[in-house]
Parts: sequence; structure tokens; C-alpha cells
Amino acid sequence: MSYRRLFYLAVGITLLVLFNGCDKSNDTEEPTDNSAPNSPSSPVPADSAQNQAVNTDISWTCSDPDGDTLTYDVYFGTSSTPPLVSPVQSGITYDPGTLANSQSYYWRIVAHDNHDHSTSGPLWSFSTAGFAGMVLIPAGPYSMGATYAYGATPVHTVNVPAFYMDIYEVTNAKYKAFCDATSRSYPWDPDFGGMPNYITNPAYANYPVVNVSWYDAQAYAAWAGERLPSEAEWERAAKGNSDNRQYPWGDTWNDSYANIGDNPADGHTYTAPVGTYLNGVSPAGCYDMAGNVCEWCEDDMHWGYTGAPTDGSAWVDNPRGSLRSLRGGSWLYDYSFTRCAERDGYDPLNRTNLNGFRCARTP
Ligand SMILES: [Ca+2]
Ligand SMILES: [Ca+2]
Repeated sequence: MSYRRLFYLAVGITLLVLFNGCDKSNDTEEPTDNSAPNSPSSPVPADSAQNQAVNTDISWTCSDPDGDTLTYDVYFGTSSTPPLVSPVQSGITYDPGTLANSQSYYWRIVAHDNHDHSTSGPLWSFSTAGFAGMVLIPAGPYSMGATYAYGATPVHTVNVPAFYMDIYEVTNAKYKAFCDATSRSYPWDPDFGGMPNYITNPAYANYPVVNVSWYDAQAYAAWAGERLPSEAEWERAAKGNSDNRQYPWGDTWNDSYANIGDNPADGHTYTAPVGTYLNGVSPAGCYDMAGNVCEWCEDDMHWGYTGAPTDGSAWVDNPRGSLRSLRGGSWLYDYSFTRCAERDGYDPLNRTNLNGFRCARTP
């Protein structure tokens, strides 16, 4: 046997001994020698945090009692049993991409060491912010129309996708900011007695803008990154989707729940500051859906719903019709014209001190 062969034999025997020794120690000592990772902790965003940005990244901290290198499985989603989205990653952050507004997210981290031990952290959650001044109205069907209102039959089921709706009518302050930013003329003063310079006077900043045409409302909405609601969306925001109620608050008129004409109980001869009538709030959380200013919608006016879309979209003719629809009645109207299913139609160029608008937004 050569020295070289002897050498390899010696190395081989040594390795065999060492290997057996290692095996033996693994079999008997690993479970007590090496511990599982500590539980992932210190979530960012903090657990149950609200109003988080839609570009939020998640991160956490984790350690191992033995100082082992750790990897992580990231579970993340809108379900409370979130799916695995990033297996065996080494970093302690995860970028879920652009999130939805007004959405709850759930997440959980499972830490692995390099000894086949793993530890799951708790389920964490956070929610993202919505759009300022808007409420998210969830998708779902409702009964649109009513037999009490002219041009509002047949009553039919529409399935409205989720959408955002302004909580309040667009105010003088908001519309003035749009005019200032775009060098647009202010609306004409409505000559409300005792309310001079209605559009620009800071005293009326929180009152609804008036004397705006449908085109003015369109331009404002585009500037704001929003749009006019469809009639189907407007009515859904006004009455909810459970009972086809006549008024935003229920089926019985109440003099102190809305600003209408010839009604001392509402406290206003002309317009009222938006959101004045807390009891008049709709099931979705929108104010002044009855009265104050009548509100432009996107739709062309059709005096009846035969042939209307049932997917919540605006009913728009090609070419566009001669009238656009308005909803909710105004500060001058009788209460019966402020019911949720009541409709009105004006020339889209028309500017009156009865009409204003609010905006919607697609999530
Ligand atoms: Ca009034
Ligand atoms: Ca209104």
C-alpha cells in the first residue's frame, strides 16, 4: 500500500468516526441544544392601526435564542386567514404593492431557523385610509325607484359596485379653491337675502355651492380626481339597500331633519351649512341627501326606468340628451320632493341657486 493510499484510508476512518460521533450527538442533543425562533414581534404598522397609507410596507422583528439565521414566510391579505404570499424570505420587510383604500388587511409571519424549527407570530391587522370627506359604500343590490315619484318606475333591482360618495355637498370653500387653482370664474352671487358675497365670504365657506351648471360640476369633479355619481349610486347613498325607505332617515317626514322651503323648524331660509342636520344622515353616512341643494348626477334624464342599466352605471345617451338628472330637492322645495327616489331634470347649462352637487369616486 502506498503512502498516498494509507493517507486516504486514515482520512476516511477519521471522517467515519467524526461522522458517527456527529450523528450520535444530533440524535440525542439537538432538541435541547437548539431552540425554535422567538415569536415575530413589533409589527409595523402596529396591530389594529387605522388610516394607513395605500403604499404601506409591513415589517417586523424576530430573533433566535441560538443566534441562528432566520427566514420568514409572509402571509398577507384581506382575509383573516391570509394566504402565503412570500415563502422563505430573508428580509424583515415585505412590500404588498399598492393597497386599496378603506380596506382591512391581515398578516402573519412564520419564522424558520436552519434547524427545522419554526415559530408562528400572531395574526396582525391594519386598515388603510379612505378618501378625505368620502364614505365607501359597499357593493350590493337595492331597489331603485318608487311608485310615489314621477318618472321613477318601474321599481327595479340594481347591483351597484362599491363606490365612494362625498359625505357632504361640495362647499363654497372647495369650489372656490377649484376656481382659484384653474382661473375659473366664481359662480354668480345667488342674492340670498342677508348673505352677501355667498361664494367668497368666509362666513359661508361651509355652505353648499350653488349656481353651478352640470358642466361646472363635471369640471370640478375632474379637477378633484372624482366624478359625478350615477343616479343609481346617488339613490343608494341616500336610502341604503335594505328597506327602500322614502327619506334618508326612514319613512316619516320630520321638519327638523332637512332644509326645505317654508319650514321654520329647519332654521334656514336659504341654504344651510352642509351637515347641519345630524338626524337626517343616510344609512351610508351622507348628509343633506334630502333638501339643502338639489344635486347634479351624471345621467341624462329619462322620465322612467324602462331600459335603464341595472349595474349601477349612469344612463347616458349617445348623443347626450337635452337634460341631466338632479336628486334630493332643494332649500326651496316642498318636503315631498326631497324623497330619495324623487327626480328632476335640468338643462346641463342651467345655473340656479337651487342646484349644487356632490362627487363620487371609483375605488
Ligand atoms: Ca329652510
Ligand atoms: Ca342635497
